Amino acid sequence: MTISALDLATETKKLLTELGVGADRYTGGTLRVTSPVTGKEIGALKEHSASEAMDAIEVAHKAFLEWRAVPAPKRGELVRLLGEELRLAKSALGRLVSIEVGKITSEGLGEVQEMIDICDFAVGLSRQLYGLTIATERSEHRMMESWHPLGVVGIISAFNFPVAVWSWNAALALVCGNSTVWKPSEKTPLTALAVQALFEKALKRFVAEGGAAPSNLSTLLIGGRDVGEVLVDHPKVPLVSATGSTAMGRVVGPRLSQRFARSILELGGNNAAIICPTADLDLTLRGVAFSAMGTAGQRCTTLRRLFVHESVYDKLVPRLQKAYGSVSIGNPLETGTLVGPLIDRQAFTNMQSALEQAKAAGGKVTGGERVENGAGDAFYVRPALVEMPVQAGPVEHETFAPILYVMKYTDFDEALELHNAVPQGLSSSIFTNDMREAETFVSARGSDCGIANVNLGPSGAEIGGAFGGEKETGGGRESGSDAWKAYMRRATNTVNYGKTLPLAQGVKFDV
Ligand code: UN1
Repeated sequence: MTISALDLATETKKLLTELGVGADRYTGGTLRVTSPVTGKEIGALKEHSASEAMDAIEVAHKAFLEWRAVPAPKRGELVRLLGEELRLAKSALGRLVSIEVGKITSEGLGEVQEMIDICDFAVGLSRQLYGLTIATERSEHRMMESWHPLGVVGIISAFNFPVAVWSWNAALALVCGNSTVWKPSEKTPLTALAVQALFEKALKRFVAEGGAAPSNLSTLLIGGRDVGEVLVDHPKVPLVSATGSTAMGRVVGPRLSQRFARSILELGGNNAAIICPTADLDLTLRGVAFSAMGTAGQRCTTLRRLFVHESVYDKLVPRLQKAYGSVSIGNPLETGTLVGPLIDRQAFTNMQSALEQAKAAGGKVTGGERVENGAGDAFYVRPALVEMPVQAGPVEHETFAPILYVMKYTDFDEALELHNAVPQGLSSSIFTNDMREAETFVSARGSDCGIANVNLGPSGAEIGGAFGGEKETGGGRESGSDAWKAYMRRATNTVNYGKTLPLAQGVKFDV
């Protein structure tokens, strides 16, 4: 079937019904949603006003006051039930992600799997919110640290991972004893409606099975910038986790710090890979292809810069060009497609403008053109491979599209220097079988990114590690490892169980 003949509005309705969302939630409103697969409308949602958002935060704060008193492992039980709902809904929700974002089927499903995984992780964590016991210098004293719930956690998510990013934050926030208020991207509110419905189902089951939970533990706000601003400025939101562009982070970060609120910022990436003389080129080809072309270049971890050693350049680059020329582009819902559409016209315009700039800077472009597929308002492009003489111009910026800039290098240290010479610092990789190069890359003088990989591409991280990056990427960490600590407040407690009052540092104060 041609893309223009697809009736995704009907399928969206069917999926949303199956996922428990009533039609009144996504019809007759002002926020129009189009599927990038066809470029046609699939929903029109009612939007919250700024004052409704204020009220929602007050209510969420009350929910927090109740929820923080529930023992953490019991809070984990709610997240376990959420994980169960997600397992049952995996195929419908994955399909809806594919329709709303244009991800290929396995990536739509993979996104839901990422949600299930973080729920599992958070359930385990709910019994491991450990603090330290610390040696004290005073006799008959004990010093320890306690981790306490923080408050309402604001979540601002981007279109490209419309539901997984919510879950990284919400699953942790909930087991940590917080309530959450979520503002999804205006481009992808339908999957958010579905996730909210699944959460409410889990909450209902939790309560039916005897659990104590307030009803407004997780709130969804549909709207634009004004609603996001309420989350950023509200004094009862002590933490906002925001994913999006560096431009957005520049506005959100200072506003949060102005009121001494915490932020977890996941902003732009400009991820690179260094391909060394000993690299396994078959493996490299696959790693580069997935990281650079997958998700149509619309991951914050997408591979955007490639430094190839001169000794393997002429072996690898023609093979890459061939892969770029033959990769299957088109309807992401069809089996066999590897590259779906860009999110919208703006993304296409941005891509074309970056390619023009690259040409002006001496770049040799392969691909990048629009692939019509008979879909007028949908934007399918052939991923672009751009051989650049130097790292300059658009190479230093993140363009959210499938453009891979390729540069030749001679000296490893020089490549490393160029690798780190961009303002962003999210993810990175090296392909080598030389132990010294690999270890140097992951060492203190190696990659300056939050994620540094050896013999795999920079994208597609598992949830078990802390996810985030340095420099203009914003410095936040979400997901695994000890990222949970950002969602709690730490108290240092000293207890005197003796009958005297020795003062620290030997101070004498006898009244
Ligand atoms: C993003 O693009 O915003 O590591 C997140 C990855 C995914 C998450 C990407 N697990 O590519």
